[in-house]
Amino acid sequence: MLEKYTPQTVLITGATGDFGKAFAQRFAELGSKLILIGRSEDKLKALQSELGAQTHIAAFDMQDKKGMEAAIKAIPNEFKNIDLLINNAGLALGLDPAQNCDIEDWETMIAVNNTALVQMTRLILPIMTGNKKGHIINIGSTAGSYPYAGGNVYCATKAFVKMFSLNLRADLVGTNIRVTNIEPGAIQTQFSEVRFKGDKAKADAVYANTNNMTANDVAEAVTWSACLPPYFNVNRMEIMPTVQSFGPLTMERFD
Ligand code: 8X3
Repeated sequence: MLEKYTPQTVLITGATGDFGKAFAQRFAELGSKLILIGRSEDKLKALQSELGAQTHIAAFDMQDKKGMEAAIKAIPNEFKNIDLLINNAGLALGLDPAQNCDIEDWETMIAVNNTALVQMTRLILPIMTGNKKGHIINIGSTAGSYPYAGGNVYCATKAFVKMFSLNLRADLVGTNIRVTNIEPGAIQTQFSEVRFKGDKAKADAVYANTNNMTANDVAEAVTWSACLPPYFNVNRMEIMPTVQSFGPLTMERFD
């Protein structure tokens, strides 16, 4: 039997989203201390009281670099020794062809999915190198490996997350810090409602009449990776519902 590891202090970005909540619940059950980051203080407080774990909350927008720096600086001493960072905050906006997309949607996806993720990682790395232990789990996506029509910048941001994760591994060899990119496919969450900007009917159609995976399933992959003994690193884990698969390459035909 493997000797399991229990992360002592887990920082979760996007903590009030479906994935974030599921991760927080799992690590609370394991007895980890939690730092929960999200935009809404009210939602963070509600989650905090639901969890019954030792939690520290920090409300700021991931696009606010100064807010992020201040919040990390202000983490109380008893939460400072973060040994698991889950870079979970991220979003897709729109599913239009590139030539019709809103440039601000593209900028927001790059800002949250990539810029904020590298900023947070850079802020937390010195804690982990100082302690000579730690684990960074990035929430990537199958979208980072397989293109699909309308995925344009969302897919590209997740390809960035995959490559950044692998490159962190390259740099962190010898530091005892693990890096994992968890790459879920379609999961039934608020993801599509955000992508379709509140159009619930369109979002519901994505998950209709099929057998979906949920945030709890992704939490299973995250906790399994995190609780492996520290010598055991999962580089990438790609997961998708059995009902999801690959489409053919397309070919333009002329009349
Ligand atoms: C979400 C997966 O397939 O909707 O990251 O792009 S998919």
